[in-house]
Amino acid sequence: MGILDGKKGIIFGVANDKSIAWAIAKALSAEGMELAFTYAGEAFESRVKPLAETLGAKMVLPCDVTKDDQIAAVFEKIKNEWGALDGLVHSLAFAKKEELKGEFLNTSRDGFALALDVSAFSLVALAKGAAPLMEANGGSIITLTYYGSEKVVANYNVMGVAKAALETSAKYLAADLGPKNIRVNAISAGPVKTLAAMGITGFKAILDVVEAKAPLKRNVSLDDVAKTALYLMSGLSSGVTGEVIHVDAGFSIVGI
Ligand code: NAD
Ligand code: IMJ
Repeated sequence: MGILDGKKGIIFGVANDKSIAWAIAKALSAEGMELAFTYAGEAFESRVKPLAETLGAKMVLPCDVTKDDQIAAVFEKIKNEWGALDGLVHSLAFAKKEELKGEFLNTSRDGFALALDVSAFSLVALAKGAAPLMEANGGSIITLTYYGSEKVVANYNVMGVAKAALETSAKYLAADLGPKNIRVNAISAGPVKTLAAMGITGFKAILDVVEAKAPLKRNVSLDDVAKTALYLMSGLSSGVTGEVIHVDAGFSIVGI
């Protein structure tokens, strides 16, 4: 018996077995949720399919979130196969590499638009696709954000602006979808070593600062993040929407 028995969910953002989305998928599956997965571009298909199969997933669909036709095809397929949807996990972000170093002042118009499109507008587009399938029974939509939306973090640059837009988008979506009992929440995760954190200048130093300064005196694990996602997906969080929950060992509460 799992707390998500009989529920159906779709996971956006698995790149490999280190992805936050994958940790969340394992936690949801362990509590009985049936899952579908999407991947961004053919390069990831061969990585995501074998992982998805280990959880018994039957649907593994392409979805580059900058493409309206691919988003539409995903929800058409879900509608035909399942008829309804209980959960959606949005765990994706992208900015051009050159935007994630040096000064934010140098952000290009193109780079700004792309980062905001992939990392923030995509939540709006996916919520719009999912909502009609969640209307009958309610649902839970979860996104992943980072502290760089609240405070200046070196090199995070346009991603910080995109995450601020993402968090506020989650709140406006929560207001629109609340009357249908569709909840929308964000998890603000502390730094974890995933593909999206690879090659980030000073990443190790950031992990060390968190360990020294955070109340829990440690960094967070993928499992810490996944357990909060499980709570947000389940009825345990039935009264929670429009919230940004920090899973950061307490780092963000500390001033001096
Ligand atoms: P990851 O690299 O495993 O996941 C990022 C995902 O984004 C990948 O699966 C990638 O395919 C997907 N993606 C990029 N462009 C896309 C597009 N156009 N269409 C569809 N998908 C696209 O890294 P992760 O750390 O698991 O990142 C997941 C989420 O967690 C991101 O939103 C990230 O900002 C957030 N986050 C990460 C950290 C961290 O330290 N790793 C901390 C807080 C929040
Ligand atoms: C990313 C850049 C700069 C500083 C950073 C990060 N810190 C952390 C991250 C301190 C924790 C990871 N993070 C929270 C992200 O949201 C990463 C997003 C990201 C990463 C890349 C790397 C490869 C690439 N584009 C990217 N776009 C978004 O080409």
